[in-house]
Amino acid sequence: MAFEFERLQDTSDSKARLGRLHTPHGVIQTPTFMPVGTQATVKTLSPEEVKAAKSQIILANTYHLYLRPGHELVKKAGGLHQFMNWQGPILTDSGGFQVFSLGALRKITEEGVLFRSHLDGSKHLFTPESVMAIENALGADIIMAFDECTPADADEAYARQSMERTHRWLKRCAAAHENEGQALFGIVQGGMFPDLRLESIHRTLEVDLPGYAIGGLSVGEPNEVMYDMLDRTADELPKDKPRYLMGVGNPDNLVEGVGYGIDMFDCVQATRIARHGAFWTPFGRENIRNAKNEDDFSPLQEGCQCYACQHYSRAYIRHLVQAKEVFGIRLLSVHNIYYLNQLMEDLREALRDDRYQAFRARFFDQYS
Ligand code: PRF
Ligand code: ZN
Repeated sequence: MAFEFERLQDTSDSKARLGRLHTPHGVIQTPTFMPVGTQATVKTLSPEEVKAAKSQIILANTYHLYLRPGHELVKKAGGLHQFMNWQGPILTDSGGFQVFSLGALRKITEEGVLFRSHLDGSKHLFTPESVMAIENALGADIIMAFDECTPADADEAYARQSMERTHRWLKRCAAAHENEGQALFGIVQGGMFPDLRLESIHRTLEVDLPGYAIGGLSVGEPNEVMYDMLDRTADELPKDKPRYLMGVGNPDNLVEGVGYGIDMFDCVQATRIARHGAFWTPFGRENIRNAKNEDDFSPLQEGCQCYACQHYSRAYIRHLVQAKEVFGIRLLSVHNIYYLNQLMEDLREALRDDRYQAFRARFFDQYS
């Protein structure tokens, strides 16, 4: 079977699990982090660089690729893997987040979402059926169901209505999904209401799928609220299926999320903060523009094995960023992606030795 999740090991001191996800384009060690390549490119990096930064799988966006260059063109190119020359696993998000971020530009009905393109204002309709057709054409290994990402400030009545619609849409997605080679994941919603989230999980599980995701978190609520939701609900998802926490997160969110039993994460932060001159180390987030880096000839992170840290100093990267040279952003992106992938590798190592809590304590001791 092309797609399979192997749960290798549980932990005695947390809900964390170690696993292996088999896809048509290779095996992924879990827990894992997925860099985001919204427009079929992880911003500023070549696939070789993304892979060298220890990435196992990347994410791309249905919404963006549908609008430009169009899923038919990607299909004509031989699919996303061929089009962008990334031979590893790919996951496509459904647009259930992007379309809802458009605010005034969209209208939700039972049929789907009518929206205006952020590019040229043209009108489009996404339905569960049309999104499945687009994701089938793009050809990713894992495709996400079309959902509504409930806003963090939704009241209970709206969160329920939106959650129930997401389930009706999931059934339509499952019925419309035509490519057996692609694994369809369902998405749990329910706003910031634990009972709704539990109900959402049970309804989502009515559709038997190879994996399940938690959506609608990290949408502006405090970290503590997100952790509370995860603590109360994540472990209700099937133990023998991968669990994906969508759009999360920062290094601290990854360490905590793994403890609640999450296997997959994605976030744009690694490349986004790089464009602002920022990077992570075990001590937290820093900015290369800081004057203290002006004549600092040490690497971004002592001991880091990434391409940027192996060859370049803080002083040089600071110079590039100050001079607005793209290479500076590229080096920070390489480091940030490597940092998150290495963090996940270190976490997996800790899970193997059944010392999650010790790892977590040490991480937060240093990280601020
Ligand atoms: N749904 C989808 N994609 C998403 C989210 C969601 O709720 C989130 C929320 N953090 C990020 N990406 N389809
Ligand atoms: Zn580095």
